[in-house]
Amino acid sequence: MPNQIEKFSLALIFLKNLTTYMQQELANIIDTATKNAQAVSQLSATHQFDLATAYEIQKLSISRRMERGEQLIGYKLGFTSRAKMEQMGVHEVIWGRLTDAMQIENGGALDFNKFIHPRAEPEIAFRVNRKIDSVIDMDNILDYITAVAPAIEIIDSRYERFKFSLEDVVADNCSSSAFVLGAWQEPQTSVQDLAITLKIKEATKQSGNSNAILGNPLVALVELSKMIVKYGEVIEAGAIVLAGAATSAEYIHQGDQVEAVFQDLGSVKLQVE
Ligand code: OOG
Ligand code: MG
Repeated sequence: MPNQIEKFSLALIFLKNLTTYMQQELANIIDTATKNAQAVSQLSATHQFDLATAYEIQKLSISRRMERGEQLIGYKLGFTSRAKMEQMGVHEVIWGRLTDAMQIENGGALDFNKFIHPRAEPEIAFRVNRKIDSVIDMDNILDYITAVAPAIEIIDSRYERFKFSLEDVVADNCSSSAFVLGAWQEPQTSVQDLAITLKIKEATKQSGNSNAILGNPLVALVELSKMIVKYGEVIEAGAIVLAGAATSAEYIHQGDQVEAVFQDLGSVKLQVE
């Protein structure tokens, strides 16, 4: 017969396993919703979980994509601008993972049918120069990047009506679904105080300034380093980092040509088909 202490530890093991099982189940729900382009209810409507667990669920759902052959090629930040925080009602900087299957070539096509309710937002991308496995700061920040590029991110929340809590959106890989990069520019190219416009069918839908991203988009890399260190992740040399949108996101539809134009950085576009 197990004694009290043994019973207690057995109960703890059982609870922990149940939790891991539950996390995997929730990761599967997100992964299936993504694959089938079928929205689901917010996970937080039926399960209570904290932010650390949300990041675990994100990791598990990306692992499923990687088991199907996708490669991890970078990271994205979310809610690095007030415009985005206010649009979505989430006020904390978050991070997600980018895989090769999410990348569309500049000027390429986005297959609308593979998405639920996609939105486009203008972003700035960095290519990482060397492994980041500790917290970095703004001193020597340029040593950590080899290039900068204009970008468009396509976000597609797997949740009905694009509504979520902080934990929901983190578990859903921060709505990441696709991205396009423009031509890479020299790392010294200033990313501060750049005018940005997002155009759909040549009409300007959003305009903003790169300083809306944490005061300086390079700060996003510093913030990412803090978060990945906390969650035991390492950024490899060559990784792409999306700094987060400077403006609100815009819904896109079949037939749209979507273009983001950046002062000094150039432009980037995609076609919705
Ligand atoms: C979450 C992702 C936010 C950004 O650039 O701020 C994000 C969402 O808005 O669905 O990618
Ligand atoms: Mg974004």
